[in-house]
Amino acid sequence: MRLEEARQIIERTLPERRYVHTLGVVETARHLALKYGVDEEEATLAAMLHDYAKYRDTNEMRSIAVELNQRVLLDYDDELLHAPVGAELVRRELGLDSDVIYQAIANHTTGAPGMPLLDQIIFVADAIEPNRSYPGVEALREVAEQDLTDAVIATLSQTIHFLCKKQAIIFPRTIETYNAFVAAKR
Ligand code: DGI
Ligand code: FE
Ligand code: FE
Ligand code: FE
Repeated sequence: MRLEEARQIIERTLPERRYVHTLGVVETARHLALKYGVDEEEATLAAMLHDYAKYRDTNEMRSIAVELNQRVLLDYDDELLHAPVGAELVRRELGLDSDVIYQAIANHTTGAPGMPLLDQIIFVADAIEPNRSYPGVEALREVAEQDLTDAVIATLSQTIHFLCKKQAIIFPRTIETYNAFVAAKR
């Protein structure tokens, strides 16, 4: 699948605001891919498709999570579902046959310990794309220009802070990813 074909699908599938966010993730992912030596075509395609399942029916997503042997997700926030389920639906419905893009979409919300550079780029681009505005996003954008590992850690740190402040339950993999990336720096 080419980027333009994916763009048309996403423009039809997502509401305007989420489509605009997605285009921001694509441009940021392109920039980071060139900067950190990741395949530009994979990065832009993964970015274009990363929120494909964002507005799917929650019960449909729950049942697909069970099919994927990720029943554990049912005990956590429904927001987590669209990443792994989106990866699966991109394969089933769009016929995209790429394990690396599948993984990058599946990992884009929580990250994963040891995730490859492509996944790191999508994870960070999602958080810092130009339409995002939250306290600290400017600092995150600067870190992303300096060091990708630091940007992954800083993005997780901001997410964990944000979740703690509203007393949300944190998915263990979010913490595991944070620990793994901090440990890898030592
Ligand atoms: O889909 P986006 O809004 O572009 O961004 P996303 O997929 O990175 O995150 C979606 C939501 O998931 C966001 O509101 C934060 C939330 N989230 C991320 N990690 C965790 C989490 N929510 C909980 N409860 N636990 C987590 O570990
Ligand atoms: Fe998302
Ligand atoms: Fe994210
Ligand atoms: Fe997103």
